[in-house]
Amino acid sequence: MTIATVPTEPITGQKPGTSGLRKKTQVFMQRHYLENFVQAIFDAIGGADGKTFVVGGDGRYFNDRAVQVILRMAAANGAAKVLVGQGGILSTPAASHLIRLNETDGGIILSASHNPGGPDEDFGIKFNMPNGGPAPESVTSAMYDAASSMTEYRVYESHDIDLSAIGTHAVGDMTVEVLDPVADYADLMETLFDFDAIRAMIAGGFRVRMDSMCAVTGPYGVEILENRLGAPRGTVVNRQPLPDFGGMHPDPNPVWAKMLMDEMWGADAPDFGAASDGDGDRNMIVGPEVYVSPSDSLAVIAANAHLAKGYTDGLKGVARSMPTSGAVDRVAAAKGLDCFETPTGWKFFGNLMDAGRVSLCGEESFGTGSDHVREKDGLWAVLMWLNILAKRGEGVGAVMASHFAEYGRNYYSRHDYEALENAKAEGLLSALTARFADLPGMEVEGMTIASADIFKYEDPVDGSVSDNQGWRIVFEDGSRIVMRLSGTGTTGATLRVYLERYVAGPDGLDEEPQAALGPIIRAARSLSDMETHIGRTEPDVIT
Ligand code: G16
Repeated sequence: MTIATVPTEPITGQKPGTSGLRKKTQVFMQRHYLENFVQAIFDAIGGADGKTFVVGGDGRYFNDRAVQVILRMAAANGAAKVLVGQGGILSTPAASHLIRLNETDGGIILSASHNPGGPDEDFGIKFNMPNGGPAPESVTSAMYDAASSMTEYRVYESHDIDLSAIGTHAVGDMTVEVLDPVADYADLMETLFDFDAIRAMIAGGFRVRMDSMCAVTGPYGVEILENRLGAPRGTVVNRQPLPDFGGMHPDPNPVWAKMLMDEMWGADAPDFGAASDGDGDRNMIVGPEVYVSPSDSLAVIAANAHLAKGYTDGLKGVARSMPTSGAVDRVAAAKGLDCFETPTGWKFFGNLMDAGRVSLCGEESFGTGSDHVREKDGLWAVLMWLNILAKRGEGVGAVMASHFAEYGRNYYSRHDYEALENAKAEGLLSALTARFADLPGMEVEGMTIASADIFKYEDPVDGSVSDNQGWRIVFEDGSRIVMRLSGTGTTGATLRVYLERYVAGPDGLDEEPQAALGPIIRAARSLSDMETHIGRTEPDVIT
């Protein structure tokens, strides 16, 4: 076995987005593409010499090949050891946990999250830091700089490592340890939640449905829900991770998790339903004919987390991304907790958690999690909900109704306009920016605009500043419109329009969200002159 130093050239577009580098799989499969970026990761973190990393992915098409390349490149760059999930599989939260548990120097996670997988779909790669969290902007910028001036990469010329069984191997001087991807994560969940109470609830006839969408959480769901909590076999559906997710779009929302939604709205629906995404960090929670929006889920968890044994002392503080509804803010205010508003991207929560300022974070994009790892965590949210329901002895609908009665309701929806021409989407936002100075005081749809600005974040821990993190229009009654371009898509631009309206109650807590948000939706379309800029006013996906 020898180390080859392979001459290469920079490849344009290797700029990490909201969560690592995501491109079409075919792009990643181009000659040198993956290798250049992996070398850029090692260069950006000061080299791999003597370091230990965690490596794994969500099992999508090309995962198996990419893991082998990373192992050979880690060895050639002097890494001492790599911990890799059996079969090259690790959910994102499980990878984050392994990084922390083993005090490694970070990890490389292969996933394009909720995006579909397959040779003609999406692939992705990201680096997580020694704290287990996604690399911050300073590090992803360094990766981009390294990739932009790449002239060579180092790779071991060796056979593939057998990752099909647990065991230890060597690539040159580097040790490769193949681990059970599920065991340590499942053990961690047992320390946080009251498994006895959940087990008793299930034994008493409470029926759970978990849709793993043929993605990575299948084995995790089976081990935790069926093997450890006693749910009947078959509780976890679409449980076999497949390279193309069985053709499913593993995005746990009412549109893409339609099979689950149909079951939860059907006759004899289970008592609780949940779905997760490609790499297991997202979640959707549903009850019989009750959809819990991610923003509301975060608020309910903030209000009830003390019922779970890992959180009995209460929360240190909470954080949400700026476009996420203010439902959690109301719980934080009632409980006297600090509440932080960050840009979109889990990486912005890391500093707050490391500094002990928050222990619960969440985003409207179906992400919730705590400081048990440094990623959002789909199954964690499912178990938190089951723990809350078991301890309260109530169903999802009853919990939501009493939450709204106590705190009021933040009606909320996100409208996505996908595959837009980049220039048109950017044109809409720059034209909107040009109007911002004139908007305060203007009346639209019977509401008066209080302020209009572009969200800028200054990290309270390290002082770093992130600009242009969302266009906000706030009305005098607190209703909001937020717009931004997605940083995770791979085809053109996706315009996200976030809509929110607060109703204090006791009346008006039971409206259909799109109807309740009607004036805000119309205001968003007219204020942004949507029809003129992008030629349409109907979104592709409503969540
Ligand atoms: C990623 C980030 C999240 C973010 C989401 C949507 O999630 O980790 O923090 O909210 O993308 O981002 P955007 O609106 O820019 O598309 P995931 O699950 O895709 O890794």
